[in-house]
Amino acid sequence: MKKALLLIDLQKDFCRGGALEVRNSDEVIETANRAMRIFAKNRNLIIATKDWHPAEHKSFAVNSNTNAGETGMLNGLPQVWWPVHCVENTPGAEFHDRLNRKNISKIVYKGKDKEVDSYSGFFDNGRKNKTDLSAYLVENGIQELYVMGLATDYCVKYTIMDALKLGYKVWLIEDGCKGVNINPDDSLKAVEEMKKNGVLLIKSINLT
Ligand code: VGL
Ligand code: ZN
Repeated sequence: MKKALLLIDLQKDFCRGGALEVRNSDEVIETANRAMRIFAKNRNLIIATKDWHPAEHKSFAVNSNTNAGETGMLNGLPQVWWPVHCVENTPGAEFHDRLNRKNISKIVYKGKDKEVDSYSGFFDNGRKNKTDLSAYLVENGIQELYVMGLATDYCVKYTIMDALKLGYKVWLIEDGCKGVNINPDDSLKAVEEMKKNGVLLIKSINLT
């Protein structure tokens, strides 16, 4: 089965000092670099997603007159309100400085529509529009995905749930993910939910 590595949102705003800092997230950058070395050596594709919002995005608490960390509704969908993060073409939306970009063959941008959030690398949260990720996977004959990145309880989880629904064989690289954990066990629950839906777990040392 042809496989690809899928790196989720390894951007400055989710890392140390970033606008939506995820605890210990910098640790996964080296994991990503090691995973990329293995995939590149075996001529498997490497894809990265970027959270990429206009400054007016309504998931930002300031644009919806709410407070970051609280929850509400946005155009009929449940929404966590976030601090301003990953604004298109700003430094916070760039990859982490230590991420080795050399072998990334495709970058998928998501969250460009200010009216809807987009945690999954495949679809927006309302499932109205899709990114170019699935077309890229089909064009390249990819059937198996190895997924890691930020954050476990949001973009990693939603991407994996969609990939499973679309019929991909999906591996979660356990030590390659960190979560937001608004509630302390959110990431644990996310992994349980992914497992229930068929994700397979692997540690990065066992990647071949
Ligand atoms: C993410 C919250 C808001 C993520 C993106 O990458 O998990 N989380 N936007
Ligand atoms: Zn976002």
